Amino acid sequence: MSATGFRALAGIVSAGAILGVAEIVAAPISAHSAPLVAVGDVVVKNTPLEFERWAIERFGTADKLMLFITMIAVSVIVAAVAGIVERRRRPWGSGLFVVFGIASALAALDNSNARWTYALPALIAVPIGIALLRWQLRALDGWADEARTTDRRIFLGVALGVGVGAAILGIAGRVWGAFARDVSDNRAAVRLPTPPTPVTPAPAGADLKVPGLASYITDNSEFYLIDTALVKPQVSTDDWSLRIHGLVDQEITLSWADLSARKPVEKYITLCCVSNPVGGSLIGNAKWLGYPLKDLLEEAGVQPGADMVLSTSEDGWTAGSPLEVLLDGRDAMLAIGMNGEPLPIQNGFPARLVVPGLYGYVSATKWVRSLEVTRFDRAEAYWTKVGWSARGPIKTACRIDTPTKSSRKPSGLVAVAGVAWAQHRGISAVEVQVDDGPWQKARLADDVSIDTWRQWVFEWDAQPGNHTLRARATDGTGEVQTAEERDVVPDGASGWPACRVAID
Ligand SMILES: Nc1nc2c(c(=O)[nH]1)N[C@H]1C(S)=C(S)[C@@H](COP(=O)(O)O)O[C@H]1N2
Ligand SMILES: [Mo]
Repeated sequence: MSATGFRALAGIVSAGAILGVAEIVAAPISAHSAPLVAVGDVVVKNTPLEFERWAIERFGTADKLMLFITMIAVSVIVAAVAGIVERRRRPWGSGLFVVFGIASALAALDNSNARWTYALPALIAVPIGIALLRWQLRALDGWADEARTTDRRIFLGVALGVGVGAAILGIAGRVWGAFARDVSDNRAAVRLPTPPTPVTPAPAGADLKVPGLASYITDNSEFYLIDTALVKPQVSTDDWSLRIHGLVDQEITLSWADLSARKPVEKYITLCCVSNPVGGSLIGNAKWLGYPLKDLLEEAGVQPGADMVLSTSEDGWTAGSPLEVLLDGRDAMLAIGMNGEPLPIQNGFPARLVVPGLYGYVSATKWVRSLEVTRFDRAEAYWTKVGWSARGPIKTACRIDTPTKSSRKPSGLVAVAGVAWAQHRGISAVEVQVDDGPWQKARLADDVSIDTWRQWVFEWDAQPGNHTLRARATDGTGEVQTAEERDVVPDGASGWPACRVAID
């Protein structure tokens, strides 16, 4: 290896030590104080809409993993450069580390929950990394011009050792932090209240049981997951509270214990993401247990002039929901239970919002901590700031679950089946079109509520050849799902789902 190679290696080893030490220091402070997470948080928050969409399309929910991999790759390159340009008199490499340290300390302090200690991981780790870099380069400079093999071997050994040590330290820090903060035990101890009027169980006829068709109720383990959290917030019921403030007569703060004095409700509600493309899977249906938002807002006393509730999560994410939707009597709730269990941590434990008829980005705040009664002309929520629509009513839509795209089937009867949804308007019909033929009525599953999706099936007498199937839904107001193809930005995809099949 050349002298430059050794210098680059020294830089990388030093950067590895910085990241490793920082993770350990971060463990008792906050996962968000570690440089990789802190910088990642800032990147996530400032990602332009177009790039965000590209990343979700390419990587789906692996977008966060891709972000970490990219950050580590960039760190390696910058660290190699730092090693190469470091000089005893002109410590450019150390300078790069200092810049990195200040940037990641500032990134950590940018967190909505930051205390001054959030700066510590970067501030403690960077000087250690710089000392390590300078020590290594002194050792390298000390070599004679000709190769001194033993020295090089020793250097490589030490570098390898420090590198591996840093990685172990970093992983240990992450694991320690995750263990220390984990609220699984707290969640397991939660006893959910029994609602005065439990929801009528969905009738057997709500599930058509067609192979390949999504079941009426989505298992918690299969429920889609969308959020900006690089590390899922861990909020115990002891630490949780909800502050209701802003344009209210009397600000109130509810603790977990305060909730038990109130009347819970239980409802089936289908939740859906605005980023769900036509035919996509970012939608699920669950039985939610919670407290009507209307009751809570009325307890605080909403003042005239307000038209929005800005909800904020533990991790500083925000959603802006139209006030009238929360007060019009629909089952908008502060949910604490999902399919008979406390909310899974990743779905917002201990409490989140669920509002029938609105996309998640304008309503479904997980790990919710504050409701501010305000106005659309005063407040802007997380996704609206980067170009998504301020209001997000759910569009009438449907999906073909089976047959799957580009499948082959023998001729004869083929069950074409899927789900259709138009939350809070309900579904009154689904039609299927084969090639350019007439639209034919599909059979609908039993109706459960206008707030959930509805299964449908169409018995198709399939003839040999290549065919295109299309589907369209009609909502409870008689409005037919639009054929106009639109992308998910700014307020949800539209267009009829289609599926090509080959019949033998
Ligand atoms: N705290 C927080 N809550 C959030 C989000 C988020 O990024 N952070 N994403 C929202 C979006 S865009 C959707 S679609 C739903 C998804 O809820 P789920 O992950 O439980 O399916 O959560 C909403 N609540
Ligand atoms: Mo979403």
